[in-house]
Amino acid sequence: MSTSHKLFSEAERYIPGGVNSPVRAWRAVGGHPLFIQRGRGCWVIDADGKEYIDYVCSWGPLIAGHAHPQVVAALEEALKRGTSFGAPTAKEVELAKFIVENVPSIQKVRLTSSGTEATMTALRLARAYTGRTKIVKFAGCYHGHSDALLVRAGSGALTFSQPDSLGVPEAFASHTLVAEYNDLRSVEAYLKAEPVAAVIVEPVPGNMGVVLPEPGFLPALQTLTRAYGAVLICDEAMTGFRLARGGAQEIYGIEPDVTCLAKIVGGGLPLAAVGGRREIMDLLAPLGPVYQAGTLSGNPLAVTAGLETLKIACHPGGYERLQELGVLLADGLRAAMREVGIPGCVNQIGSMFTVFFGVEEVRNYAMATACDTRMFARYFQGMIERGIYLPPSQFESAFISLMHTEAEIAETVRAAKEVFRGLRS
Ligand code: KE4
Repeated sequence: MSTSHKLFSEAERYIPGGVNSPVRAWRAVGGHPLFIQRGRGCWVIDADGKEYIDYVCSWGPLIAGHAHPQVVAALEEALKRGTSFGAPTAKEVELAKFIVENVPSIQKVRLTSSGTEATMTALRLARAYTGRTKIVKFAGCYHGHSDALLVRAGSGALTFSQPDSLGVPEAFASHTLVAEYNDLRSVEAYLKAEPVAAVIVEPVPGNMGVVLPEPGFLPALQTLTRAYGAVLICDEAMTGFRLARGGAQEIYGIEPDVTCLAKIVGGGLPLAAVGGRREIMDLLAPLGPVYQAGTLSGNPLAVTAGLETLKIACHPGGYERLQELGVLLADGLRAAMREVGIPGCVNQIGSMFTVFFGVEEVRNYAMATACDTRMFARYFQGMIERGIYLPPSQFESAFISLMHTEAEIAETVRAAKEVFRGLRS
């Protein structure tokens, strides 16, 4: 029995499902999760010392790879000064300024400790700003696990076919209306029917697997929300500083009223952010009447890791490099699927990608949920056996870091081709 297996058996005695976040449990792909003892660049090493090329990257934060020397050195320095003060620090101002200077739609920003807190706060702000109650989200999009957003959610909720969580009172869920991503009419139908406080969207969803916006969808969504006085919230927890300095909103030319950031802005430590138009953000306590708080919000260590990671990610040429590696990998996987005769598609943008099986294309939730998740599980297990560590769920994005090179991409494509041959039998 492997050390990971032994550890998992023990973990199950003390932790529900043996994990502290459901998607880590490998329930959708079978077997037991690897326990990771350390990371190094684009590699992770499991409890038995086996090395894997890592495409989970802690579910997005590690765009600079594991234990980047610049991040580690900055953290070592910060640690010597203490871990938390519950008081303002200069570094928080530096990070807030960096975010405001790089994301034009963000005029002011509040730091939180998780993406869930950021999106929960964004909804509260939108309801306060508009005086309205209803919100619109998209099927398959995941925005963390606050009650109002655990409706037709993606990521782990979709993975375990629990898009609507038990324990969320119908009274809460009833204020959440669910539209279809890439279907503007499904949004307009709601906005026409009743006053809506906010439309929240993953501009490029990663939580039903990667799905790309149809041309014009996002700008038209912005026009629509403005016409009906609804706040447009872009949840860029995953895409923020991942796809570009200015995130997906820079690529697709939109200016949301409120933006949520997470993952990369914390560099692998617990930190997220909600930011946007000054007149909305200034509603937040202690300035305004919308309460929001957090003991460890803007934690000095998390801010340090976030700032160093952002500096590395925003280094000139970084995003072009990630796009180059993303195209190289996606093209290699597509060629291998074609050569072996495996039905499926690869959705990729920048350093985000997902391989779907049994479908020709995935442009929305219905197409994503029609894919062959059993074949995905066999693909996942085959790649693990060959030292490639992918997200253990069809309904997730995989990530490339700046530490990946052409060598790891070539090894990944080679391994995938072997696995695809096995899938055909
Ligand atoms: P956290 O509360 O997990 O920090 O962030 C929630 C969240 C919000 N918005 C988007 C677009 C997100 O993707 C997430 C979290 N993503 C999942 C996986 N896609 C995190 C992994 C997990 O749940 O363990």
